[in-house]
Amino acid sequence: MNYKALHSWIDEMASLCKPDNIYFCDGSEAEYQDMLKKLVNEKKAVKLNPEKRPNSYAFFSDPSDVARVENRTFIASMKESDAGPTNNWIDPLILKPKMTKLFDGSMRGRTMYVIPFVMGPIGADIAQYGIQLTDSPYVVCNMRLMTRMGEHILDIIEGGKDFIPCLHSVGYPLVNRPDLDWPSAPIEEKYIAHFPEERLIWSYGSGYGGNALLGKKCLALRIASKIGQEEGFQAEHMLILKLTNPEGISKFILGAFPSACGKTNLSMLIPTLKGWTVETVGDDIAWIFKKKDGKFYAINPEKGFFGVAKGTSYETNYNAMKAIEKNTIFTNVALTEDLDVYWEGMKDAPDKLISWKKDIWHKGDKEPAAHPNSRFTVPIEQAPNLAKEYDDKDGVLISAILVGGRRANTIPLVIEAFSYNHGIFMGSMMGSEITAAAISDSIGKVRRDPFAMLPFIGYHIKDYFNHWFNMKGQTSEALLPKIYYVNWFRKDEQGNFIWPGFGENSRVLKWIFERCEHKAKGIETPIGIMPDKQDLDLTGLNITDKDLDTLFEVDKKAWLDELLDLEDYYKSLGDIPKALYEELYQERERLNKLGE
Ligand code: OXD
Ligand code: MN
Repeated sequence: MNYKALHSWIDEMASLCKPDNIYFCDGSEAEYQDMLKKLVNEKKAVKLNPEKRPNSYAFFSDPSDVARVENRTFIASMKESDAGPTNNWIDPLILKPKMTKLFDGSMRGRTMYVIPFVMGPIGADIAQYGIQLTDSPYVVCNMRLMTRMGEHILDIIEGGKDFIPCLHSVGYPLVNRPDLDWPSAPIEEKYIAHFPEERLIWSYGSGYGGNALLGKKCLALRIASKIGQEEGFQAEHMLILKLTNPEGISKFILGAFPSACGKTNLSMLIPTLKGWTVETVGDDIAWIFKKKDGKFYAINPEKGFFGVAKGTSYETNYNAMKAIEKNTIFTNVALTEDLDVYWEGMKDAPDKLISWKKDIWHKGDKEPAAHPNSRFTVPIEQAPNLAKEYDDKDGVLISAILVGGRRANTIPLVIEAFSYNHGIFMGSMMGSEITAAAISDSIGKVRRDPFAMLPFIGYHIKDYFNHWFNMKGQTSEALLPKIYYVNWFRKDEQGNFIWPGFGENSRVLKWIFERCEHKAKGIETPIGIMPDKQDLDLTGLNITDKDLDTLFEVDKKAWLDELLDLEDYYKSLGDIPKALYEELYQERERLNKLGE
């Protein structure tokens, strides 16, 4: 939206939603503290024990509002064919009036907060400015931790920057009824709507995470992916890490992994290999762009972590645990009797807790004390391993891109793509096995999630694939990042993970780093280039030869089946780029020759 329309848009939305007050957020610490104090007084938040967790708060959502709601997330492009087969499409001419009715009076009895924010470092060419209107003070506090927000951003917009309008209401007007601790609307009234032609976001009925913090998935992925397609950058669901070798040389590596596959852990990893370090630039989203030198660079549009708490411990992610020792908002975790936080996987459970449902919980109870999607929100500056480049408007040069999902079989520990096109093919085939499904016969089947972007591509998936090839253009391979398919989740016949993961993943990162420097050897297989056993630094690691063989096995039959399944998937997507079929056919041909 043109910056000149800013105030008339705010007025128009206010006359639709009818809040009691309008409040322009300045983004200050004092404002943040006031809002949290008020939320505690209203019993909507719990202030944690300042001796254990200074300046930190816990929120508990309604049990019906605990996650992103993909089936209530819509791409309302003018034409259905522009949303493609992987999105929920609704005609905007139907959705707009429907949602207008819902928004009408939806903020009665509440304050409408105006949040000016920017995704990306200020001054970055591709930074995207936004204004979120919301009736949720919880959202304001989280947006302050997750984005660059406040009156300095309003000044920039008013000074002539176009912005993306984002309207959000929890959908619980206070008309002749008291407020709830976590107001929200019933599932059938929830709409997380994107209007790509207008670059507009409307979200109604949920106060949780990606449904409500509109800078994150809605703007920085769905709308930005469409803007990027039009304007020549890529918005991707990727972490960004800085890897430094013992000689002090650094490289930046991106990683696309689906939600809950360890992006935050990888971006904060502490290498077990001596002399190596990993620093974090981002844990969830990367915007990729090309500079005049023909190389690809990335920025992290966010400025905080909205990480999954469950499973996070000083053993699995020391840096995250350090980051959340203070100044953190927790959502749907359990509380200890002395008002600290607890979740499954953090440490041994105490005998008694207050569960995320605010019930008394006893050790041994069947239900988990914290919700599996419990979260922490924390400013990125609190990561002890923060890379100094995190706020660099010029971005970081990308040396390698990792792609991967959770696969118990078939996919080796690491495979290097033969070429960038082959790497795009690897990204297109990403997926994870379905582990719990309503339809039991789909358990074990692979749910494809190309580049971990399935829920986040704001347009037709075929055009998304085309965009990968278009961005590459005529660039020579030497300038392009190398692409790697990694799989930390391979299991043995007994169902145990073979690879220890976490800090030990640095062994794989080292090989990748040294491949980028043309130093490490690799062996060609039909599916890509893999380290020979002696090429991977395994010093001090206790792993049997048999397990190593499994980690690097190329099972011809399993791969041919994989490609058959992938071909079916491609066909279900419509007219995807021919280059992807070419890669698939070439891979099949190479496999067919194996063992001949
Ligand atoms: C996700 C997230 O769901 O990052 O992917 O929260
Ligand atoms: Mn994510």
